[in-house]
Amino acid sequence: MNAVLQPLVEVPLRHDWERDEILALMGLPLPELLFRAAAVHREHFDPAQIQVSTLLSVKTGGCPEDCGYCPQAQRYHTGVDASKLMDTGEVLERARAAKAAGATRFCMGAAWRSPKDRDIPKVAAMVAGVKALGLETCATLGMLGADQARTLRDAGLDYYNHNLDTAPEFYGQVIGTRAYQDRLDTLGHVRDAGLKTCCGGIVGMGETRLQRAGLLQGLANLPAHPESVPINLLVAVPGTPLADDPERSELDPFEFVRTVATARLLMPRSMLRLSAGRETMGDELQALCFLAGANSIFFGEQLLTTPNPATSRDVALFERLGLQAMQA
Ligand code: SAM
Ligand code: DTB
Ligand code: SF4
Repeated sequence: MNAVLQPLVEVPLRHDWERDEILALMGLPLPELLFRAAAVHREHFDPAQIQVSTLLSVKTGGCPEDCGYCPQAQRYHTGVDASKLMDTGEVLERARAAKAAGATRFCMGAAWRSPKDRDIPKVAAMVAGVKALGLETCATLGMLGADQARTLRDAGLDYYNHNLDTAPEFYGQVIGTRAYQDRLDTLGHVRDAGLKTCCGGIVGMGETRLQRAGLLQGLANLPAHPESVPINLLVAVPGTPLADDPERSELDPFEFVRTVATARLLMPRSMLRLSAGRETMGDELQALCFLAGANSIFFGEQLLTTPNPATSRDVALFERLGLQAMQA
């Protein structure tokens, strides 16, 4: 790293953020908020480097849960067909392609409430195979038990993605089939197994700024900051309750940027991923997010079931902004 990019000061990481303090940061004049976030970003990262991951849905649809945003919930009519767990060979083929396109991490997602014990050896084989290709591995399989977490770690899993999704007080309006505490429990099992945590949430679900601050408060006050923090903008899929809610209005893009910048201030050393929702964002908005401290994205034309920008568009955006895909 260039000497100018070395950390200037070691600021202790806090886990005791009050909601009011977070709201005060979020509500700063935007240029001031962006300046502070960009400064903190530079203390810990090279702002020209963006980590690139690729997602694959290894088990799609038919999920028994009722997450109000999710096109994969069985109970909503979204046109997503349920499929069985993919073959390991097919997963590895997709992982090879992702690596060739520039990804350094491969994330396998399954539309499960939680994996059955009999699923774990199959996922473990996928993880081991992807790891052997020289990629970092990530999985997102729903609620995870302590033994399951250890088995996946032993197979070579680096990260487990499990989101807090939103503020505790808004959570019940979005999800009824599992509690916020269930998520904290899974995150505990993941941490205890020594896995790295990928944990973030969704904005644009009709929540208030106070509730966006509540999401960030939940993330920053976890016992350890997640190594990776995905910030998803709701992809409104017709047939899901949130997309069909006439009361919900689109999030002001500057509120999205404020959320990213505040996340950077609260979790200075975490990778901050611009996740779902980039397909409908302009290049200028994404550039503002990178300025605000986002330093990771998903490459590939599909997230799990919804569209993501074409890799050629992302490569062109990196080129125009002078950004580089982080090497492994
Ligand atoms: N079933 C597992 C679970 O719920 O943990 C893993 C997959 S789930 C699709 C992973 C995350 O994707 C969710 O926690 C949510 O934050 C995000 N997500 C799902 N649908 C989304 C949508 N329509 N827009 C934005 N983010 C979404
Ligand atoms: C996360 O926070 N975002 C990604 C990843 N973790 C698994 C998933 C986004 C899913 C968007 C909806 C879909 O494509 O089905
Ligand atoms: Fe199922 Fe995960 Fe979708 Fe919720 S977010 S419905 S648990 S796939």
